Amino acid sequence: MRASDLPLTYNAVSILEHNLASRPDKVALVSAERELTFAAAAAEANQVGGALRRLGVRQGETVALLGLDSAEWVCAYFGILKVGGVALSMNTLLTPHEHAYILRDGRARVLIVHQTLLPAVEPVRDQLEFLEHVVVIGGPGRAGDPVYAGWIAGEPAELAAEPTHRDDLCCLNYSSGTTGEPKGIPHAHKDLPLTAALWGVNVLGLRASDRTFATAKLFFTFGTGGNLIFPWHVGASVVLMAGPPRITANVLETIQRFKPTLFYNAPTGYAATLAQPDFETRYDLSSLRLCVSAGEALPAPIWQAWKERTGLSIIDGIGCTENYHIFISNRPDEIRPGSSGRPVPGYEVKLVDEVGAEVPQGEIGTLLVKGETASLFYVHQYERSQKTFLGPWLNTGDKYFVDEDGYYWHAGRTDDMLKVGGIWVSPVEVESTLISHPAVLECAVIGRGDQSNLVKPKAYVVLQAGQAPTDALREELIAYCREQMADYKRPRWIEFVSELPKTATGKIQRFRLRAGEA
Ligand code: 3UK
Repeated sequence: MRASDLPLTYNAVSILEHNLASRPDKVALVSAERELTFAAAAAEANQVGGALRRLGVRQGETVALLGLDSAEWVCAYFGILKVGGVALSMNTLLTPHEHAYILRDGRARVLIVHQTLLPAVEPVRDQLEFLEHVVVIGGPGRAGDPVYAGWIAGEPAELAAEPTHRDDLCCLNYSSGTTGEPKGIPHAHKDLPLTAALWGVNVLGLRASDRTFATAKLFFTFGTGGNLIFPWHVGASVVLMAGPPRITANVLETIQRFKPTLFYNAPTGYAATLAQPDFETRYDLSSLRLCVSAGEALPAPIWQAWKERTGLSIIDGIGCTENYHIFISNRPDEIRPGSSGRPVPGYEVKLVDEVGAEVPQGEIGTLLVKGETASLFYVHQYERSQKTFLGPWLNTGDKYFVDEDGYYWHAGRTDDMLKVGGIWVSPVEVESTLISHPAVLECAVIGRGDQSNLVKPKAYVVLQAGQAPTDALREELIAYCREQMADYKRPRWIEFVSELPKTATGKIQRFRLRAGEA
């Protein structure tokens, strides 16, 4: 499938609505809280669309969505698309400061938020000059805030779709960089059906009889694509879990209860599950036919152990928000454990050196990808955009080499960014947090492999004069990080040192610390 196969006037709400003719009464979505058929989901999305139009939302306007994985999240998402809005899917793990930056940078005039997440925006809400309406899912917010259920209740179940262009923007996700504020990555309507066809159908082999479940939340494009857009593109059902994916027992119970056939997880999730004694006999996982891993590289020993204990294969593939989804992937019948697989048809990749020349086979180069689903720019970031979006090529910032059979192997990043549990962590952010503690003089953070060879942050800390390097202080610093940042960003190890390796100009040389670890 190519972009030109889509009509010029195309609204990605048809990924939901094409099911109305063929399977209106089929279960589209299940969760512990609610179950919706395709007809019910389409009707509720229309009601959200109607309510948004009533607030004056027009084509091209951003509507932010900050919620737990739920029927309401999904209906709000498609309601936004239907009226031609841009759905800003917000990461639920961030701090009020980060939410403020994203809501402002994304120019959100309307925010739809779960009541449980309201405390994360309430402290900054009055500073947001563009935000006019806050709709609260699940219960009352401030006086005057519409409550989702009542807000949509009077709206008709029918609504005409905004005649968007296939290249109009329809969604926006924020991703963090090494330094500076997060980058807004917009995607067009066409990117959703294209990624669904190129990877979901052609590589994964999704079909209407499938039922998907992902620990990757819907606010990541790994989750939105894998656990909503791709399955609905083929008429398959999705399983949603509102709670955190870190609690392995909840994930396994969800599989046992709702019987998905396809399961998406990050490598840390597989490792955490494998650490549970007898999980494969304590839970009924027999509905699963195939598993997917992305977010960071899946080490071969985890692939093998999963295969031995569950009988299931894991498809590892590399994707990124800038490309919406996976562009190099293993195939269900052709897997090389430890590798990211081979390029997905529809995409071209190349590995280049510092001057942009292709490196010989077997040598490590920077991975560039070319295809029709890449974003075109970072919102309000002209210079960063020009470094990443190189004409038809997208610079992933990943280092890779390719073996003789054309399988790609991840070999680290070109920047200092870490993927922890599949989620970005900037070492600079962790360092600034540690430095704000009175006992810390300076510090450097790098990635270190844990017992499963998955990367976690490690901090090298130089203490202020008079501070003793005790275990108690170590614990205190980690607890301090947990208070100041999202939990997953905290250092798992702290090593007290008397000085840090630096360049002549005083820049910390993280690569020397990394070499010391290896
Ligand atoms: C890293 C991987 C090795 C890599 C994503 C699937 O992770 C996703 O998007 P993000 O924008 O991060 C992208 C970066 O993460 N990475 C992702 N997958 C792998 N490294 N092996 C992998 N299998 O550094 C990449 O540049 O958060 C993944 C689908 C959609 C996504 N957005």
